[in-house]
Amino acid sequence: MENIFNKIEEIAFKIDNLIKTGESGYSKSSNSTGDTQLKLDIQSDEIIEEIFRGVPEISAIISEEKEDKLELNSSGEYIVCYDPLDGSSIVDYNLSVGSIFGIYKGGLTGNDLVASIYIVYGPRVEMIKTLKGSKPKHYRVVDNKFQFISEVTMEQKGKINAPGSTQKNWYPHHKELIESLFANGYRLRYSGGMVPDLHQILLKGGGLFSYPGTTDKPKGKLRDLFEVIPFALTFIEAGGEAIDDKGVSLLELKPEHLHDTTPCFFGSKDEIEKVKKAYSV
Ligand code: AHM
Ligand code: MG
Repeated sequence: MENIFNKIEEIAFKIDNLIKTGESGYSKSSNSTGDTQLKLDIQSDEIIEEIFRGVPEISAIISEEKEDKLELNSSGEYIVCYDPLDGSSIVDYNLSVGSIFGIYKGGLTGNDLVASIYIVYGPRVEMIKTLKGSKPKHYRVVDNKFQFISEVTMEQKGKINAPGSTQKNWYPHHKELIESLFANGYRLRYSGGMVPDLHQILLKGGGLFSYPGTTDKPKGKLRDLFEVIPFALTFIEAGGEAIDDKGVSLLELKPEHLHDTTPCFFGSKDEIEKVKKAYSV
């Protein structure tokens, strides 16, 4: 997998440069979830495809921006699922965004995920790399190279509440959960980008990020293969938890379709316990 990790670093530098110098605004096309694609979404996807084509270990790629799986190298043993540029609704307003990669072996369920990496493009470029069975590792770009900073461990409890989705469509029990966190001193930290929002919770040691099912979108918005499962591995290996609205670990997900979504909750143990109580699971 080392070769794949090196290529992801190369991709990160290219996408960072693209964000800083590329054209803003929408393209004329939309992806399979129906979102109109930004020019940056499409170009980031092209950068990744081109680089991954040259990696013999990768058998296929599945991108948030492509309808179907793309077969690459028949000798490869890994499938890489990725969201090339997460944060389409905020990148043109100069907020932090990210790229998310899940590396799967032998199948496309949460249990088949062997490693996940995400990159944050913010005031600094940072990376969290998580291999199944070990603590996530935090890197930062210094002198044009990713430099290892530390391993990441979450606390039992945090202070941040990052509640996603449209509030007017929340179910009453979800509304109660979010309000009770605020009533207990939690602070709102929500940028609209899951990468920086989850990154902050992870590095500050705890809190809750939620993207629930709502009356208009009962299965939530965030996608299993590219967003939810990769972040679940990171949070769980850091000592936190990641569950769906039934209380099931997000690493147990078995998506039926490539672009399936699920309600999701990522956090430290105390906050996830509160989610379970609120959802009676
Ligand atoms: P995207 O992949 O089209 O950028 O959508 C995913 C993003 C996440 O980063 C973020 O958590 C969520 O959408 C925000 O959605 P909302 O604006 O509905 O809260
Ligand atoms: Mg996304």
